[in-house]
Amino acid sequence: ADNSAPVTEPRTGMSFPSILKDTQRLLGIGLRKKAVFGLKNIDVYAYGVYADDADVKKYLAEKHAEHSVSEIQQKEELRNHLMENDIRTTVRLQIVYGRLSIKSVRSAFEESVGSRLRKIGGYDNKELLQRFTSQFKDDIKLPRGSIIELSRDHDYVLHTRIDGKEMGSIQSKLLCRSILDLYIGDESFDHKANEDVESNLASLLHK
Ligand code: DAO
Ligand code: DAO
Ligand code: DAO
Repeated sequence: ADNSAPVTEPRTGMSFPSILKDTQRLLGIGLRKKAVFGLKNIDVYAYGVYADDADVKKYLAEKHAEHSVSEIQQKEELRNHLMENDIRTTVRLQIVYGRLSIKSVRSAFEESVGSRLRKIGGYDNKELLQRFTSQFKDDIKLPRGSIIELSRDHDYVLHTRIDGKEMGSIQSKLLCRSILDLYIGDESFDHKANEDVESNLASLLHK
């Protein structure tokens, strides 16, 4: 197969470039759903997880050298290792549900990111989160097809871009780790993304 061709998320038809920022390779694709009023699930956005090729090889090569663990354990460890280390990583969200209000983005954000900050950081960041989400101005529009990129750069700086426009950046290892946990952690939005990332990391290392 042509590994530079875009990849389509089959449930939504959203198409993801296979390479981002010249050096980041697509490792997995998932779908973020949300139950509304407990009645039905809406597809909110599709997401692609990318990581820098050279960083992956540098940080994960030592893992590959360990032959003591089973292949399955090794795959899970690779995913955790990607989350924990200073590897340039991007999660690209492509909006499917065209009627998102900023109010619902704020509250979903406080709920999902907040639960990870508590789980990983061990303390309640409610005030900090609210201070952050209050900056999501009511006039931001996220129609179907909008693209949000959450990029972890070196030294754990998280950059947020909407349709290519930089919204801001914040340096926090905990925040970066929490964001990645939503997408490729053990309780991520879509386990298919976890599996994709595990097998793509494994095959990158075995090349
Ligand atoms: O607006 O009535 C509604 C329900 C939509 C809820 C969707 C919330 C999920 C938001 C997360 C989006 C982050 C870009
Ligand atoms: O799906 O619950 C979730 C997590 C969403 C994280 C998305 C971050 C979006 C930040 C920019 C929003 C600007 C209105
Ligand atoms: O590092 O001590 C810490 C906690 C930082 C939490 C910051 C929360 C702000 C959320 C920013 C989201 C950007 C997508």
